[in-house]
Amino acid sequence: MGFPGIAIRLVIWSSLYYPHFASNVKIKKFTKPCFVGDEIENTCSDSSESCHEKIGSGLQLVRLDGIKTGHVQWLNDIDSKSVKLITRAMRPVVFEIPEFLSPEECDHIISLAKDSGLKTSNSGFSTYDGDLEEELTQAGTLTPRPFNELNIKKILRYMNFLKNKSPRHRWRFSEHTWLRQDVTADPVLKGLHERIIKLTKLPRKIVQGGEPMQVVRYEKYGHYHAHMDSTIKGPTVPCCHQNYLRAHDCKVCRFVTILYYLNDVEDGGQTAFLIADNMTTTPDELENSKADTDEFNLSVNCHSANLVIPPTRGTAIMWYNNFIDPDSGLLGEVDRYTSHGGCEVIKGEKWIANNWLTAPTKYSRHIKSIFDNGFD
Ligand SMILES: O=C(O)CCC(=O)C(=O)O
Repeated sequence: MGFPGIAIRLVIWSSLYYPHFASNVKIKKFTKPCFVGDEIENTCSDSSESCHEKIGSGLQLVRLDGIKTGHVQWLNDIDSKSVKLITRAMRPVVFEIPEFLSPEECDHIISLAKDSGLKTSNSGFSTYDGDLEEELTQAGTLTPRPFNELNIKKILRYMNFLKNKSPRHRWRFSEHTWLRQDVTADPVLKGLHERIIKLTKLPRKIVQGGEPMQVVRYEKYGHYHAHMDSTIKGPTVPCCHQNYLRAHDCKVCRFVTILYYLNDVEDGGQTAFLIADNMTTTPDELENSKADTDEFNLSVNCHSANLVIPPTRGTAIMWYNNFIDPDSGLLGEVDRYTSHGGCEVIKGEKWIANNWLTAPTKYSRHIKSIFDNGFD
């Protein structure tokens, strides 16, 4: 058996944070941050600079009440029409909103994404930075000698890397791109922002500071194994969307996810919430089952999830990844029942878009989102 003798250096985790144009944000000079009470103060050298603002005192998050699973409510005057919200789960609160986007809007977003160019979504697949192929082969032939000399851990790491290269074994198998929704954006996308303000009843500042829209294409075998959209980390770890200081460690603070299905999928491609409304399995039990039953693998275990939503063009699903902190009204703890992902596409292709509405914690209420360029 011959291996091509190449050294493989793979960089991971590039796609989750952040959209490439975020790096165009003008870097400002900073003083060392200091804490006043429990808030980070003085993140800019000059407090009049725009990364630091007095938004905290008035800013309050709000969550729509799902009432109970199966409940249907109508919201009036969302872009001069009424929209239907069906509560699909209460823990986490998940709403299904049929016909939130028109077929024309779906096609338009797909075409903007194609024009912008999609790139492979790399998030979460494992690394291998060695040159084992080279070590194992001499003149193109695999010989037993290097095996005897090699560290078993190194071989296992390499095997894992090979496994993760194959589409069905990757954590995420898709392509994606990012579309701006701020002042310079396409009118359809800008208009969608206005609708989101009315839908979520969140302050304009929150919607304005949300991430750009991520558009994703999955082809056959495409999937995204189960994960949470917000990360669980210490309370004072900075949110990545406010990370002007470019701290090495930051956490994803996505208060709300709004996911839009942009096409009908021939077979597969559902969105699965592993333990939504599950009164018998706790998030800890789910974590502990990882090694045995691999519930997180949505290429094979889609149907054992508690809530499975089929993709329908124009439908949006919306859920809350975090609770509201009762003291400050800002971002609270992550709801660990939000473990979800995209099931394997069996036939056809699947297009979705994500709007992530990020929010500050009480420790970072004065720090503006790096995405807040205004859109009024
Ligand atoms: O494709 C789906 O249905 C889920 C996508 C998802 O979980 C994500 O993009 O974070």
